Amino acid sequence: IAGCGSGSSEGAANDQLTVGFSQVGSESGWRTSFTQAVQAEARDRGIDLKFSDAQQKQENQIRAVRSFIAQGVDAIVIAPVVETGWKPVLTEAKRAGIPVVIVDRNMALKDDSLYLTRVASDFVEEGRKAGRWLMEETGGDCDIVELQGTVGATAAIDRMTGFNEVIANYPDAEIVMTQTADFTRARGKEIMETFLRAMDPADICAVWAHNDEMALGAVIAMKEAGIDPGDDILVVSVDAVPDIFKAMADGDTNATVELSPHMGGPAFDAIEAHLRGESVDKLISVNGDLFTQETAAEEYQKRTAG
Ligand code: GZL
Repeated sequence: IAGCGSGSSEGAANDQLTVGFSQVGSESGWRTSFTQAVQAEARDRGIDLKFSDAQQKQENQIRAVRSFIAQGVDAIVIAPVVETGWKPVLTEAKRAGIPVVIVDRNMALKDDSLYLTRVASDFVEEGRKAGRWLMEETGGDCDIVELQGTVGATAAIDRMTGFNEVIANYPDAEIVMTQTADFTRARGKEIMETFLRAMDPADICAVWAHNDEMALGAVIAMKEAGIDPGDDILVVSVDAVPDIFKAMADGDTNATVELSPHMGGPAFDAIEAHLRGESVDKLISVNGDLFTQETAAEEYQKRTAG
């Protein structure tokens, strides 16, 4: 029953929770895994989840949040496509007494009363992990081309920050070309093709891609150019989607940093605690490890077994 946020524990426990989930889109394998994990978690908990896919457009997310408010949902979960432009609609949710949980990317908000909590990975640390692996692998002597994620997205901003922080300690490591490929495989291929036309491929030591999709696109471009990806040019990325484990097992990429898709559980826990009148931390962190070719085949089996 919508609007059952009466704050009393038996109220929250007995009535079904209705939660609106505004998702960025389905631009990557990781994003669809994330959506499926949240939907499965809601099903397991008997939560009525209203789902909206914004096709990576902020105006669609804002429209979805307004619709959830009009429906009188008990809580809203939002994975913001970019960091800015959220204050008005979050203010409307606050006035309606509907708690908002931010998941994954962040919002640039001065007033943290506009959201209940954020559940997310530490993207800066993800960038550091990728940078550290590449510096160890190359002894710190590496000219790198970078495929950036969506401009203005926390994942892109922070992964870049973490990676650059690490390579700054290595005078012979440098990002020689960088451009956004919007977290998609198709754009990753296109931008890598421009990199390969702009400079001698023999001068490129590694591709650093802010997500696996763009890395997999770059692999296609390298193969079409007669380059052996993972050998002639190293490839490191983030997300740890099943396809990247297949690519590593085939020797086409070298390392990925896992981004957990399991953020629905912590988000729903925070909502239920809040509706019981309990206080909730402003940040709930989920983090992942770096995986390499050594364990890729078994990880691929584990992640694709039925
Ligand atoms: C990061 C997330 C990114 C993924 C990409 O948490 O926002 O968005 O790394 C996805 O695959 O497009």
